[in-house]
Amino acid sequence: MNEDVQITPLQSKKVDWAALREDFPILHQRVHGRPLIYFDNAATTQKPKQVIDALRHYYETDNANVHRGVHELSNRASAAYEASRKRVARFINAKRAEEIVFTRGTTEAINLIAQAWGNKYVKAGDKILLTEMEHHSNIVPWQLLAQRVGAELIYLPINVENGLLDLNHLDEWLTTDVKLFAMTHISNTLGTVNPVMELCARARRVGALTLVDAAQSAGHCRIDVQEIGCDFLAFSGHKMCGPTGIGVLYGRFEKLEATPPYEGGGDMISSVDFQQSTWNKVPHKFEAGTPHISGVIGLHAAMDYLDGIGREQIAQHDHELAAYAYEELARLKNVRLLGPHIGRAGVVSFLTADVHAHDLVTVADQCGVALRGGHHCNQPLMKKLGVEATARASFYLYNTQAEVDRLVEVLKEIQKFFASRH
Ligand code: C6P
Repeated sequence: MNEDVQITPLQSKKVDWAALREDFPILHQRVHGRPLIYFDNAATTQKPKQVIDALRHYYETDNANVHRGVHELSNRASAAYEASRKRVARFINAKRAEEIVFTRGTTEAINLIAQAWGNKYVKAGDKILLTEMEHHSNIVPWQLLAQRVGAELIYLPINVENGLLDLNHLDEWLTTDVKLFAMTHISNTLGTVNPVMELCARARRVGALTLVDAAQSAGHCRIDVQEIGCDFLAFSGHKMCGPTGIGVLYGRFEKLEATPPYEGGGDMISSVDFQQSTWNKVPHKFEAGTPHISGVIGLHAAMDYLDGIGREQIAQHDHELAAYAYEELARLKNVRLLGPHIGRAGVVSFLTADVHAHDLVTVADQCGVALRGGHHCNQPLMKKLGVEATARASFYLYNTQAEVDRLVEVLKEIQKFFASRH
């Protein structure tokens, strides 16, 4: 390749981050009398006007059920629904649109595989490999499967000091009796970015399938399922500027073809008789009943919005804010920061010795700062870290360095307030 013509998008494109805030009407309000600072983006992100307008347009002009009617509105709704599927395929570089299944979110996508694929292919004595930093959504479905079929769950350890997976010992865990390795791409508590491409390649060598939980990454960085080399990948629309109740399961076409249906109902069948039925083609086989049509259309608008900015730019913005927050918080007394020191995604979890995470988050809310406190659906990880709860600030494209400064100021005030009561 000619080095002279290698211009990365980051160099070629400047984003006006402040102007983007104007796309998010919800940000322009006061909470408890203070300007809202929304740092709970790992839980759900805010929605730009472009997504809200797409939902309004759909309900005002095209609303009808999909794949059923022969009337104009149904044809329009069906075309928009299938156009979004193609858009998702492009968004994650899937080989074909049929590899995209719409689900309610990451949780349902993982449950679909754990039930439909797992029931058929995982047998007593087989192992499912997870990591110690998984969200409950990527633990409990596998526990249910393991209980059903008599399989065993094993966990790749993390290094408590830096929040990274212990890859030196991966071969000890990734043995030939592992049927599937399910891993998070970005940890919602630690901000760790896992090397999913390497993990999938290593799993392939022992014949294990792979599932990537991209709940925290799909809207925050470039995702290329062919490059990652995973068999399945799951994400949620609401964590990437899209509506709630819509998500995506990506599956390699041949793996989806070989997986039995998940739920029965309308649209997932080819024919139904009194005693038995035959199934529709992939991906419709996995989409029983009337789907979340408006959600799918809103997701399309969200993907267009994010790619209009550039996901590499968003990733860099997240990383810069998180690195700045980490540095500033580390200067405070009695603050313990969790997770990697460098290279973290836009998530910073911390604890203060003098104030419980729940109290801290409650008082921060009174100052207009929305954080999350608790175990973040990561109870096994909390156990490993030896903590009950953390406070968490998670960032997105509309957050600013000035907001991080305000967070630090608020934390100092909170610490002073609690110290004065002792
Ligand atoms: N984490 C958080 O505040 P759903 O609920 O299906 O959209 O996403 C579940 C999920 C799966 N994996 C990861 C890594 C996640 O972070 C989440 C959701 C939220 O951290 C709610 S607990």
